[in-house]
Amino acid sequence: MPAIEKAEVLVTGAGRNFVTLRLTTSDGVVGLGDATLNGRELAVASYLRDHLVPLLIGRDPARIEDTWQYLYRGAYWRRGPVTMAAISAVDVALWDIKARMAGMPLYQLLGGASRRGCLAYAHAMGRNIPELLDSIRTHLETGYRAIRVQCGVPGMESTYGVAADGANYEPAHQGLAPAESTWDSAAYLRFAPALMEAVRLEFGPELPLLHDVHHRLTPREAASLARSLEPFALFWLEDVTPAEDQAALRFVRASTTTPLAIGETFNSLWDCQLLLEERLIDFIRASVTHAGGITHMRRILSLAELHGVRSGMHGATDISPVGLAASLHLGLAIPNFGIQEHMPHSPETDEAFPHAYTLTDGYLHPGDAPGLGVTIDDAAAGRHPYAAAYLPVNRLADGTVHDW
Ligand code: GCO
Ligand code: MG
Repeated sequence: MPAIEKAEVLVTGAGRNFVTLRLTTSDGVVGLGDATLNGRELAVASYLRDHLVPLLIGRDPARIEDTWQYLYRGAYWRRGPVTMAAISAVDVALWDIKARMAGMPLYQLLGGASRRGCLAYAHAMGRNIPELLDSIRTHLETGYRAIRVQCGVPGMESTYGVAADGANYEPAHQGLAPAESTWDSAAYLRFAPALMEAVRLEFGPELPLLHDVHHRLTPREAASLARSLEPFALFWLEDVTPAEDQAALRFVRASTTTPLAIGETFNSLWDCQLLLEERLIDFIRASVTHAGGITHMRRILSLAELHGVRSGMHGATDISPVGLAASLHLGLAIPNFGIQEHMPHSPETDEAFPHAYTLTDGYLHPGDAPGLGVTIDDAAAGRHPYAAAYLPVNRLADGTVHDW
């Protein structure tokens, strides 16, 4: 019986910070898992190094389900983003190993392809409406067929999803403490319908449009926003209220027909259960990297399927190429795929993580290399050390801390 012989926790700052678990078996098969938790990377690295690696050495790499249960139930202190990101990385690395041993791309082990590719959505942004319209045009020219739109709000210095200097948007900023931003829900609510109207006027009714509120509204505000956007027929409206208060979406759901998506910060089936069973959302945003790997995401997506909810897996740049590849294999295979978020990684990231997945005509495909189809180039990854970086903290005009 082959055994897990080596377990390495690799931390790199290639393009941004990433944590990767690399498992090697006694017969030399290597598997990778993404353990990146934006702004808390080293906590997951320590959880892996100090608590999981010693348990993995000598285990049978074929026993994926048993290893998942052992690490999850065996810890007693269950769930939480740090624990679940660490378990996800182990799980994905074991699926990578199993598929490499089978000589197949992972999606074949998951049941085979259910579609030609995974429809991707791109991030368009602008500090004002004309800049945003240009950004949408550029993304359409690159072949994307669905676009998330985020725009600066008049009267606010900065907002979520828009780079202040017009450069590429990265949510985390280097430094030893988070940057701070100021938020004004009323100004945002006044502006959002005008924004969507301008986009529809320019691009017509057919383009799938998405928008992310990033957890900033109360249920009443969220319901009012979702109703005001109904004429613009969004593909989805994301994270309208803070993610831990799932019951808040009952009121929003009952007030509007705008499709709702939430869940990028969820890390278990139990975070999704109420929303799925009560059919309060249309798309579940949980990701392989943060919600327990392939093994646990399959359960989440099966429960979603039962309740008519489709996938919309998180795919910001803090999901590494390893995590994105895992999402694509799963997304290609499941029956209830909805859409895949895609925020291209920087050239430094792509160089450190050579990968087989491709983007063609707005569709992502995981490729047909055995396993996940991603490797790590140690030399390229090693050229960029980890540097502390944090997501911003948000405050209201009077200084009160608000959801970012
Ligand atoms: C998204 C997300 C991201 C998050 C980021 C936090 O919809 O892609 O909201 O932009 O803010 O992943 O780490
Ligand atoms: Mg989001």
